[in-house]
Amino acid sequence: MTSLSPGLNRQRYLVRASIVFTTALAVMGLVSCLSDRSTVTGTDASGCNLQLPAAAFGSAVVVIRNFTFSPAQVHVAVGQKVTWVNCEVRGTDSHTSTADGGKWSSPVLASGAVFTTDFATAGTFSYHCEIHPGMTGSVVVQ
Ligand SMILES: [Cu+2]
Repeated sequence: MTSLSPGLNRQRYLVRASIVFTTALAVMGLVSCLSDRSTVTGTDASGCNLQLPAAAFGSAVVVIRNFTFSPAQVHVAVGQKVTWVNCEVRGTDSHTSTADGGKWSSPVLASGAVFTTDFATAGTFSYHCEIHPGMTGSVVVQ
C-alpha cells in the first residue's frame, strides 16, 4: 500500500519528544499505539485499536489518551488530512474532535475509534472534546 507520510513521521517524533512529560506506563502505551499501526487486527496490550482505515493514509495522527490530544498542536500542509485515534483503554472514555468554529465535528469516538478529516485551507483551527471541554488542541494548516 502506501508508505507512511512525513506527517506520520513527524507525529512519531513529537510523541517521542514528549516522553519526558509522561509516566513510563503512559509512554509504553503511546509508543505501542503508534509503532504497531501496521498490525492487521485489533488491539495491542493496552487495548488501542491500531488498524487505521485506508481513508486515514497520508494523515497526521493525533492520539487521544489520558484525556489529552497528542500532539496538542499538529501541523499539516494545505490539503492534508488529520486523523484522531482514541487510544484510551478499551471500554473506557469516549471523546470527540470538535472544531471551536464548527469547521468539523467527529461523532462520539469510543475507545479504539478513528476520525479523519481534511484541511483544504490554511489557518489555525482550535478544537475541543464536546464531552470533556477541558480537552483542547489545534490544527495549524500552512
Ligand atoms: Cu473527551
